[in-house]
Amino acid sequence: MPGVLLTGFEPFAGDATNPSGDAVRLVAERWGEPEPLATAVLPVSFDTAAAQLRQLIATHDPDVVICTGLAGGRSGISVERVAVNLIDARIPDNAGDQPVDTRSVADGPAAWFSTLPVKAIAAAVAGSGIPCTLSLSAGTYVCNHVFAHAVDAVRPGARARFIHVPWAAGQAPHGEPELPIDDIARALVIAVRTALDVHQDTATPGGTLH
Ligand code: PCA
Repeated sequence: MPGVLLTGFEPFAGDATNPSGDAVRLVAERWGEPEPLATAVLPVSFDTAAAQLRQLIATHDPDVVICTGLAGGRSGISVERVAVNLIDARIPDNAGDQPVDTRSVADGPAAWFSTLPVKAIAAAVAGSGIPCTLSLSAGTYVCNHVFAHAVDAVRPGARARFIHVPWAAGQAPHGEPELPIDDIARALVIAVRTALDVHQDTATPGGTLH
């Protein structure tokens, strides 16, 4: 039976909450699928988040790893296609570190593609009525860093990817787009189910012109 590791993040940048961590806690409470699910809420710290994620992967040896984080200002769920091997922190992390122009994985390649079926996942989430698109940049902050470590750390044959979520309803700064936290949690369950069930991504066009 394939196992799943699903992570979110603690609040950062002075926010009171982080919908990614809240949604992951909801998924853990409601999980009814047969596959074993391990969950964690990671600190927003370059060093600690990557170390904890690598420890979780070593402990649970998951077949599917899905890490999630907040992308405030985006209007829907975004399935990240690429992790770049670049840290350029615009703000300090929760430990006060602000590394600039360094690599996430010292001896790693310039970038990694998600190893999960991103188009099938985006289509399944959008098909359930929750706005969801593909994204070509997970940024250069802690989320992208954790994505890079996830793809680098899983054993051969295991698959990893990153999903950014928008603000949860009632928590968004004035005028920012938001989704109900239940929809965010539901989207993560659909993403996990699709990742487990689909091994060959759909070949439909999904790129951007610019
Ligand atoms: N979002 C930040 C870090 C933690 C989070 O939830 C990011 O996108 O890098």
